[in-house]
Amino acid sequence: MIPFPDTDIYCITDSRQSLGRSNVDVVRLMLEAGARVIQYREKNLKAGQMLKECLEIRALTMERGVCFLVNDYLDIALLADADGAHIGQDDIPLSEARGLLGHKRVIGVSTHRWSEAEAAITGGADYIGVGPIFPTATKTATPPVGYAYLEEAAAKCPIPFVTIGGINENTIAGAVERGARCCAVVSAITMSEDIAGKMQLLRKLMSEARK
Ligand code: 3NM
Repeated sequence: MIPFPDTDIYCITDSRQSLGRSNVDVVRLMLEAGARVIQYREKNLKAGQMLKECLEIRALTMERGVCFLVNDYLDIALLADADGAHIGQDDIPLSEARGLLGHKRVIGVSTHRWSEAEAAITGGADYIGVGPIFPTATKTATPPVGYAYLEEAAAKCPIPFVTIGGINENTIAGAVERGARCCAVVSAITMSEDIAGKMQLLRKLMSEARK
């Protein structure tokens, strides 16, 4: 299994926001741009199609030693031999997910407040998502939590955390200045005509904001 990497950008798919490109094509571009972790997140396709895409993405990520995680679908994560899964607050609980995936695979948990982070950390999550920091068109169910939770996570979180929600070229520096070390990005990357250029820009803005 490829472990969760220490990296700056955490790339997430979304076929509804990919300019008509398939998730596999988008992932290929993310990998060419140097992505070290890919999360397959899909809300539109049927399970059979998702598994097909995940098998292809597994082969592509394996070639490059890139960590591959599947959002929500633990069965697909296992069938595609992904490195792990990402679960939300309303998905299969962490303890059950761990039982299915075992200890060699990575499990990440979305959190929207510190009490959820504490539960995920105590429950043995490998990393947590912290967000949504800014308003996002990708996931509107949870209102933005703003900088307060990011700053709290940056100060207290003993495991890796990824900052998520509305991260783009206008917001990324502010997030980094408030403690974001790894930023999870959907639409700013998947909706870009030039995925490599966009990732390069986001990385540059992150490294400038760290100085
Ligand atoms: N999870 P974008 S926010 C998938 O807060 C997701 O847990 C969130 O999409 C959370 O980069 C979010 O397009 C959407 O704003 C992120």
